[in-house]
Amino acid sequence: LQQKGCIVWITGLSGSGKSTVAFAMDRILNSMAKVSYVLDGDKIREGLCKDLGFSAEDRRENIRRVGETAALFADAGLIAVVSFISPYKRDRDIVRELVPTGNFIEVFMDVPLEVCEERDAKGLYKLARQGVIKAFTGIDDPYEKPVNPEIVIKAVNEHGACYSPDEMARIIIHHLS
Ligand code: GGZ
Repeated sequence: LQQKGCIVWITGLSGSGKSTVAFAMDRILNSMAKVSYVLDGDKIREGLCKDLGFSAEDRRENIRRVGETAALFADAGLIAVVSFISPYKRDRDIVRELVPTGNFIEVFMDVPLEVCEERDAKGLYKLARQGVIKAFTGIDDPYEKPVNPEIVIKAVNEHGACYSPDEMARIIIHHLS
């Protein structure tokens, strides 16, 4: 009963749906008797990375710690599902090198800033526009899109309809099998 460990690395702007897809994947994978674990920005920043802020250096250290942790999980045979903005290409590429070729699956949540800002589920974009939150990704801090991601998830399908979380999760899971 072998399961190949890997890292599914979900990158994208705040509000692009990273966490939603990650937890949908986790649920579906578990129903398929696959062992997965979600490493999500919110939880990790409350614990493992609670000493870190949002400067480029802190984001790099955040991604380094999470990447090393995910690589350990993958080595143990788990599917590590990671959802962080991870705005810098270089930081993501460093994590890619931590696991054997093919075991790092980069998923780009290709949702335009306008759509994320329109959603503004937590009101953070508004605060960023008001200057209350500084260095907010997409507003006054960079996001470097993946150049060659394994998977690109668009906000809408070819008919202009929104994907459901489960649909997005299944697109990614399909790639794993
Ligand atoms: C970006 C910020 C910021 C700034 C707080 N920039 O939508 P959220 O709230 O739940 O997700 C965002 C989360 C980003 O943390 P990550 O660890 O994923 O970022 S990184 O990969 O860049 O290290 C957002 C909230 O934290 N947040 N301030 N300035 N997002």
